[in-house]
Amino acid sequence: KPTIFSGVQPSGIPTIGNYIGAMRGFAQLQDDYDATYCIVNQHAITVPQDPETLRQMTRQLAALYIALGIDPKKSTIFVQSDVPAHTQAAWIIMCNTGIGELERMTQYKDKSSKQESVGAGLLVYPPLMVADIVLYDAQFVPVGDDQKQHIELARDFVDRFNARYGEDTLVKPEGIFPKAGGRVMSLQDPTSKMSKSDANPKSYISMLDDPKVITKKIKGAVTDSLGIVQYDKINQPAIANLLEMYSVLTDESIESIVARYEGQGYGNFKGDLAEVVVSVLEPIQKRYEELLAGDELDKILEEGAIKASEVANRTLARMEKAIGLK
Ligand code: AQP
Repeated sequence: KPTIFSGVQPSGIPTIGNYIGAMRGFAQLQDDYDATYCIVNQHAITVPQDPETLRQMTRQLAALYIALGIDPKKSTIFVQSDVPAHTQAAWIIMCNTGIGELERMTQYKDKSSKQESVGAGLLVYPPLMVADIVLYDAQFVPVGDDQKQHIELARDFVDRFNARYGEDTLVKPEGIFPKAGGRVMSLQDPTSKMSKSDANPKSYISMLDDPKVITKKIKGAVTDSLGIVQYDKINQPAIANLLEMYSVLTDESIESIVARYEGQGYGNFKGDLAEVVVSVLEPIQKRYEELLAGDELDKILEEGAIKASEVANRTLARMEKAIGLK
């Protein structure tokens, strides 16, 4: 089976954007791929985190992975900091990556502009992500559109590293991007990406929001003064964003949705979209609650870390040997 790797940061509860852009595919992919899914808590600390909250969100994200349908018998699920090979490999990768290349990353520019003081970890986030991917010989990486630049960096890195240290040292990964919904926008500002760490909770739908909150947030989403449900990304970006969300979650074409709301304002459309989102999230939330209350989660993560370490340590040894550390 081909190999895939993906991860999500426990930097907040995942949003409907994380779900549509990446996590929704995790469970579907595990039948056809040898899948490794990570809770990337070391990525999360590239910006300040409260220790107790980080610990809680790490566990919550693991529960959400399983609630989404990732089956620990089929896929490896683990927490990044439980497998030290990630930071060990990241060091080697950093030493073979130019600062200029990292400073060009848009995520670095975006996130550093929002921080009062910028930690070095934010700049070297991509080398750690390269480590995550290459350690599992991942051929494919299912991620949202915002990660395209980081995947390109990973591909360039592998070419450079292999050319220098031996063609068969690392596997070159390829991104798998969703056909639609690769970039869900904020409900309060359709020009910026929906983000789980946004300071304004009205800007996102969290996967754990209760149905009433979901409805309130969607009804309160900014729109425009045209009052016509139609797909026009330039002039009506907010409605276009809601239409895309509706379409990917129901598999109904945008044209057919637009046709149904012809001659109506935004109220009915928003109300129905809220119902769609609730119907997708409610079953996941139910399973999530059960998992969080039980103790199977800790066992799954323990076993996942052992399984992941075996693979990661093998690749790390190969890298160390190639560059002369071993
Ligand atoms: N708005 C989005 N639309 C579609 N996909 C998205 N992803 C993130 N935001 C959207 C995808 O979700 C996966 C997990 O993301 P991440 O945790 O690695 O970090 P991120 O990309 O930085 O996501 P956030 O929500 O914006 O987190 P914070 O606020 O902590 O920075 C990735 O595959 C990503 O592409």
